[in-house]
Amino acid sequence: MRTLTLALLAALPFAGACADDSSMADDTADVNCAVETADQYVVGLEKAGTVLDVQLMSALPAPPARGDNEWIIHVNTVAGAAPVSGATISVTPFMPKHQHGTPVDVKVDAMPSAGEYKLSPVNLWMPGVWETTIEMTSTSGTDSVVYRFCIPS
Ligand SMILES: [Cu+2]
Repeated sequence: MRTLTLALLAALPFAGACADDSSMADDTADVNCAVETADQYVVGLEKAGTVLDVQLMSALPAPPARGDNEWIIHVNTVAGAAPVSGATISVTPFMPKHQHGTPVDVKVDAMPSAGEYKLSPVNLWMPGVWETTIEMTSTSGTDSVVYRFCIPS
């Protein structure tokens, strides 16, 4: 009961933000990912920045789904394709249509394999299009890339 109350309180500001949007009913009840412009998940889905290049090596679940997701990314330099270890990475999921994110912070852990990082949880709590921005600072440079996935109803 206590957990439920906390969950409802946490969700309220976001529900309110969406309620201001007159198209809310369409957004929440009937997201049609077939007509949205979004990335199609494949293993190794690549996003190239100017100096850093990101590959999405795995997603759990696959494809990304509503709720908590666990992603493993591989970061390379664009020039030379060398794995980038020791980067400082911040991850921000955002719904552009509703102008909101998630209250759940994405934890980033370096993996044993050079250039690999685990992002968890990537909390995509609502159906619709989510843009997840990955900002990276490393000795090889600073860059950011965006993954754009549609989460079905
Ligand atoms: Cu939303």
